[in-house]
Amino acid sequence: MYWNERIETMPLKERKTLQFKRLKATVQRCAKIPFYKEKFKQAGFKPEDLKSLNDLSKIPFTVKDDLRATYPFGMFTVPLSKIVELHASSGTTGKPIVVGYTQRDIDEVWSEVMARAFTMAGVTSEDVVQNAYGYGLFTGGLGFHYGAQKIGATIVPISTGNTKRQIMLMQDFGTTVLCCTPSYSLYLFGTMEQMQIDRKKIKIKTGFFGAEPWSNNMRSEIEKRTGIKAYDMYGLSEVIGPGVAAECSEQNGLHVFDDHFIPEIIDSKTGEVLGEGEEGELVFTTITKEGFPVLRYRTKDISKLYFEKCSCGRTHPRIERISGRADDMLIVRGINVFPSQIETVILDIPELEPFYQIIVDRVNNLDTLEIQVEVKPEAWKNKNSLLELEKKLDANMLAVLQIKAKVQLVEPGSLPRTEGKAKHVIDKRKL
Ligand code: DLL
Repeated sequence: MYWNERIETMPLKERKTLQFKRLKATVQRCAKIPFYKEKFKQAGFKPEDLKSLNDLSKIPFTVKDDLRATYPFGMFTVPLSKIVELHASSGTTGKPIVVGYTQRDIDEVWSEVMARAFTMAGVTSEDVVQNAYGYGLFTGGLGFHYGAQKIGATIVPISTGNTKRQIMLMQDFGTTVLCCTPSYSLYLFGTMEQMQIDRKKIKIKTGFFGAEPWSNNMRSEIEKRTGIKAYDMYGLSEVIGPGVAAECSEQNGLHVFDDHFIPEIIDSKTGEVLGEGEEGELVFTTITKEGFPVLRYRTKDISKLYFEKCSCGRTHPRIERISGRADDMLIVRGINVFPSQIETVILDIPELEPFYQIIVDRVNNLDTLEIQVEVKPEAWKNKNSLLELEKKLDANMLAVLQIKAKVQLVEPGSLPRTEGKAKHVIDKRKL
């Protein structure tokens, strides 16, 4: 089943022509804003240098730090009056990464690719889609929402959490499709088992899981324990949100909607473009977005790229399931967390030492985040003020990370010291 058969099955050559036309237009638009003007100048690149699609590699990369430096709207290529929606995700320091959409970006790009992704997995207007991704500044909730509405499915915008309520509505509304993080799906079904809910009362047959790394083993586990077919969905706020790439029923890689986003795989160290099937960092160039186009955006996500036509009939290239990150970003309950953010919060409080440990674990299929920090000896002596100090750290962490961490103040000198690089993160999750 196709949503947009002409585009999804377009011969590669024809698609390349389309991509080049769109790329040129995007680059010309970007060249008008100060950020890209400066970037192009530094790299000695001119829009006229783009003579064919092969010249894509002449365009300089864009990185997360660029988004931070231009916070909040410095990378938008339209006036704010044309932007109808903003989203934000964690940056490496206190300030978030902000992205903006025009109405056309939402209608013709985001909703379109999400509609294709749903249709690819057999979802239709007959389905009831329970969307347990977070609504708000996080891109997951609204991204799935727009796609489900576009195909005419019945959307249940329940957002995250409230597990018992999720289970109640699932039964009462006859939910057939579930959208949430892979770890939450296991938690949800685990809770259902504990509540001794008869599986026959739950009609869910399809799940769209993403926003955090998961493995093929985890997929088998989910499918075995829940009896639903689990599809991988990939995306990132900077490119569009969910819907950059998604699995078809073959479940042999994720199709990249490359009439909107051109994928490349590069060597993370040298920046060199790698060939088909080679492992490296994913890079995307958006070629249809109006509000916030990105040129050669380095995702830090590790994958491989394949151009061979899929047995489903689609000619969209495929990326392999994301196997890791080229930086230290952690994803905890679907939220991006950088150890550097945690460090900044700690160092902002004068009573604390720069000795800390971040412990991530998965208990009952839910991620936990614990932060242990040493207190300065003078402050440690004043036991009465420790509770206040812990409360302050807790509140500051929540404000920056947007998720609750368990913070614990510990005695000076009690955390392990290393001679070489400090090992701040202990990730006990086995993905
Ligand atoms: O998490 C977009 C999304 C929402 C995708 C819902 C799928 C479902 P960000 O918050 O900007 O956007 O985080 C993007 O999450 O660079 C990856 O490291 C990671 N990620 C997203 N999907 C997957 C996936 C959303 N399927 C970052 N597998 C990305 C592995 C994923 N990692």
